[in-house]
Amino acid sequence: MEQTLVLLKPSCIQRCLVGQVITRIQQRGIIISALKMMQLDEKILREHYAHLVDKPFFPSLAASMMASPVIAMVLSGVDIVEVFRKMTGVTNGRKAEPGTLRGDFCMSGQANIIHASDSVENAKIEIARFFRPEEIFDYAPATLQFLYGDGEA
Ligand code: FUP
Repeated sequence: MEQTLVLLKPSCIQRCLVGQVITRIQQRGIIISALKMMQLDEKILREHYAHLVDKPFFPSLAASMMASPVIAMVLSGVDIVEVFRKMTGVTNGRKAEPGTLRGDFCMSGQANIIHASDSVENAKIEIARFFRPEEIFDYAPATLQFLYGDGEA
């Protein structure tokens, strides 16, 4: 099954939205394969946001990501990268569609509560950046036969 890397940002943790976001993930039938709290540092953020390091807002972005621990997760599902990007909504919470996590829970382009990998290729790189292989669990949820139709998963 495909996997994606998700970070619940300090804006999610500090605003006590962790439970609501994880509830939405589980309600959708998405499998949580790994989950841990971690404090990010400048080194990992320069890698993770390599495409933004030269932007003027990078220092404030990095500070916002180090303001408290984050919760990192590996989520599994069929087409999960695309499914979860749609659930996340566009970068700026003010422009994100209602019904998306950003569109329902934030008003900011930076304090936008969540990160989700944007391609299958990047998901693999990001999962390896945040998790050791033994931290990722390959288990079948008891509900699996009701999450997908025959031959779908
Ligand atoms: P996304 O994939 O939606 O998280 O968006 P990007 O990779 O383009 O941006 C990563 C993070 O940079 C955003 F989540 C928030 C931050 N950012 C800013 O702080 N200001 C900007 O103008 C654009 C992005």
